[in-house]
Amino acid sequence: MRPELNTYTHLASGKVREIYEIDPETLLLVASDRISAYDHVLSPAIPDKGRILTAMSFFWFDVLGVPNHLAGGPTDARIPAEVVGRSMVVRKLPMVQVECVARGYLTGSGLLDYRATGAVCGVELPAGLDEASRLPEPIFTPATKAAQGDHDENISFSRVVEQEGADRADQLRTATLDIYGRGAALAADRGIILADTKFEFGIGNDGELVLADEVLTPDSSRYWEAASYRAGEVQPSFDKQIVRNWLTGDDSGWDRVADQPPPELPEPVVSRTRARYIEAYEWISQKSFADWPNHE
Ligand code: PZK
Repeated sequence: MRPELNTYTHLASGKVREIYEIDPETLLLVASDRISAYDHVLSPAIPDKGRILTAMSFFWFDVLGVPNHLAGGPTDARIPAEVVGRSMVVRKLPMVQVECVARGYLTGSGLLDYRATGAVCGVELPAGLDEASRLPEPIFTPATKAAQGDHDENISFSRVVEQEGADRADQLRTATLDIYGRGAALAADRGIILADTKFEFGIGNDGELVLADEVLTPDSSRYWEAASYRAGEVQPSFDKQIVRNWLTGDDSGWDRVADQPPPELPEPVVSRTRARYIEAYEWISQKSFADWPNHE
């Protein structure tokens, strides 16, 4: 008999996820089917998105083989029936208070900082780079954890040293670039560019770094389709482009600048987006999403 979700204390909400406490040492991370775009959580949800992203995190934890926060598998007995397939049972760890971002390509806040200063997080880059340029080598671009709803703020490596100490800062940079590099290489073999990603680390009992949170999902990373990559242009998001195109196109009637709430997504946009998430999982993992556990 699986427990009811309401037997666990709700600790925190992300935009599209929730954290519960199972016991003083153990957390339940639950991914919802909600999708966000342009800083809004949209309606309706994308059926199975929470399970697809959870399947991707489990895949990456498995293939990466680095110490991680998982404390059970996807059907662990502590997972309530209604959230089986979209939950992770994890060790509660002291968390490093830095968002550990690796970038192999220049876009988003990295591109804005580069255009303003020629550097990102204090990492000097060559002149002449443009939107979506591949970087000469991946760079570590840490950020502060902003309060919920706010955007993270890029910080220099020296700020990480001040906050976490030099040894820990070096470990974070090395682990972030190593894990990103291995993930990006596997994704590239399967036709996907992992342009950048954000990792969160906890600290294990022996002081070692432990990979936490969700890992290399399209919510924590920029996924681009390699076949359509064109340097110098804003790249379509592998997963969210169908939603973005509809929201910003003439048919939605949405006036983003006037701060209107976005309209309801039409069914074809929802089903095509769901198919895109499944495609990302199946390309990357070479497994069938039909085999992933579902609520019982
Ligand atoms: C932890 N978050 C972010 C994730 C949310 C917020 N293993 C851990 N131990 C202690 N704390 C965390 C983790 C992890 N992972 C992660 N906040 C705390 C987050 C999901 C939903 F609302």
